[in-house]
Amino acid sequence: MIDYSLYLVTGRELLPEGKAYCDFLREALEGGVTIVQVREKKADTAEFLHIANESKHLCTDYGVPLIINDRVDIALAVDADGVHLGQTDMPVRVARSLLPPGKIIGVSCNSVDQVKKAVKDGADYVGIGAVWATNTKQLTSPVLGVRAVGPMLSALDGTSVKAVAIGGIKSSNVLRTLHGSVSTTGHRLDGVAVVSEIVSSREPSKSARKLKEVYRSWSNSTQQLGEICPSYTTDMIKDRVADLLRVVKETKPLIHQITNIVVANQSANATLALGASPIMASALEEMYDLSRVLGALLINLGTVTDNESMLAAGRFANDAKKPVVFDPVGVGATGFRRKVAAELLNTWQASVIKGNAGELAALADSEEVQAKGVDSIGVGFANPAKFVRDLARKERCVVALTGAIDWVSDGTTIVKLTNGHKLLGDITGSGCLVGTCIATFCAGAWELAKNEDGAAKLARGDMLIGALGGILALTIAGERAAGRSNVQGSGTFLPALIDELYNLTPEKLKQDSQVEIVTV
Ligand code: 3NM
Ligand code: MG
Repeated sequence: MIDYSLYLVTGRELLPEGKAYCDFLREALEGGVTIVQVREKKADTAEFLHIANESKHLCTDYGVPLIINDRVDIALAVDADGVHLGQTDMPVRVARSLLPPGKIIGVSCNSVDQVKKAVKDGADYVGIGAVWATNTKQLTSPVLGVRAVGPMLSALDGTSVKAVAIGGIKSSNVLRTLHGSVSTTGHRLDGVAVVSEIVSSREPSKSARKLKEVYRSWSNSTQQLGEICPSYTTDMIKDRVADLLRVVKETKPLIHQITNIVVANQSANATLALGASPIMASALEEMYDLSRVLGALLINLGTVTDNESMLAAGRFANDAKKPVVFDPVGVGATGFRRKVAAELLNTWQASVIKGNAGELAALADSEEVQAKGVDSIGVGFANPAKFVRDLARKERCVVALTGAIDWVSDGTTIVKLTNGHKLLGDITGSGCLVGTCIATFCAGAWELAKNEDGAAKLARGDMLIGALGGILALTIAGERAAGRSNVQGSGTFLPALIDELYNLTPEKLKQDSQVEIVTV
C-alpha cells in the first residue's frame, strides 16, 4: 500500500539560494513526505540520472517510494518505484509494457474524461490539477478550482485508482483543498502534491510537517459533512436554536458584513436587534484584522464592487475557522455575478449558502427555476428537499433555500421550515435580512464550539443549527410583526419587524418554531 498523503514533487530551480538538493530532500523526508517525484524539466540525461540516483538512496533510507517524472528509461535505470506521465508523455500502456510488474504509474489529469481514460489505461493514481493558480509550471489547461475536483473523484468510484490534487497547494489552503475536494458520492482525495511550498522553504521539514498535520487531522476526523453527522430531532433543533439566541445575547458577537447598499442599514439594525454587533466594512486593508475578531462573516453579492475584499475576507475567515455565510444575491442575473460567485466559492469554503430558488438554481447550473434580476420566478423546484441536500453535498456546506417554505440541509439532514408571512416578501431585502440573521446565529454556534478541537474543520460549530436559527428568527419575527394591529402595510411592517427581532426571546423562538425533518 502506497501512502499518497504528502506527495512531494521536486523542482531544483525553486531551492532557496545556497540550499543543496540532497539536504533539502533529506529534510523533506524527515518532515514526513510520504512519496517523492523527481521532476527535472531542464536537466540533460546524465544530470537527471545523477539526481535520480541521489534521490533513490535518500528515499530508500526513509522507506519512501520514488517516482520519476516522464522518463521511463531513468526510472528503469535507478529502479524507481514508478513514473509520472503527463497527457503528452508516453502513453500508459506503453510505459506499462516497458516497466517491470508492480511499478506505479501516475497520470496528470485536468478533466473527468482524462480521469476516465487514465482508469481505462490502467493508471495506479491520478494527479488532479491545477487546483489553484501556480507559478511553478506553465499551465496548458485552465486552473480547475477546488470545486471541480469532486466530479473527477466520482469517476474513480469503484476503482482502486488513487488521487492526489496538485497546483498551488499551501499550508494556508490545504484544509480548504481537502474539504472541498470530496465528491457527492463521498470520494475523498488520497493526498496532496506540492512543489514550491516545500522546495522553496528554508525549513522543508517544518513545511512538510505542517502540511502533513492538516492532512492527518482531516483524514482522521469522523464528522465529515455528508458522512457521519449528528442525528437531529425537531425538539433538539428547537432547543439548540433557542440556545444560540441566548449565546448571541450573552456574547454579542461581531458580525462582519460585506453587503449591498440597499440593505446595509436594515441589516445592521437587525444584527443589533438580535443582540449582536454589526460592522459593515469592505476595504481590503482591514479584512485580516477583522477576521481575528469577528464572530461570523457575511458575504452578500447584492452590489459587487468589492470582489477582492470578498475573496480576502473569506480566506482569512476560513483560516481563523470562523463561519462564512454566502448570499449570492441575483447570481443568475449577469454573467459577471456568476463569474464572481464561482471565483469566491473556489477560493474559500462557505459554511452556509443561502438563496432563493432562482439564485440557488443558477449556482447549481440547474435550468429548473428561472430568475428575473434578484427575484425568483415560477413555482420553484419540483423536489426542493432533494435539491438542497444535493447542493449541500456538492458545495460541502449547509444550503438554505428560502421562499414561502424554507428548506435547509447539511447534505444529510433535511429540514423544512414553514414560519413566515406574506409581508416579508413586500419589503426589500428580507432575503438579505435572513442572511444577516443566519450569520448572527452561526456566530452563536461558533461561540459555543470555539474551544472544541476544530483542527479538521473550516468553521467550528454547528452550522446547520446556525442556518435554521437565522431563518426561524426572521420568519417568526415577521409573523409577530404582521400580527400587530398598527401594521398597515410594508412601510409600518419594517420597523415592527425590527422591534420583534429586538423582543425575540429564546422561549418565543422555541414556542413558535415550525420545524419538520424530511427525507427524500
Ligand atoms: N503539475 P506548486 S501543477 C508539477 O496541474 C505540476 O498537473 C501540475 O507546483 C498540474 O505546488 C504543478 O509549487 C506545479 O504550485 C505545482
Ligand atoms: Mg510530463
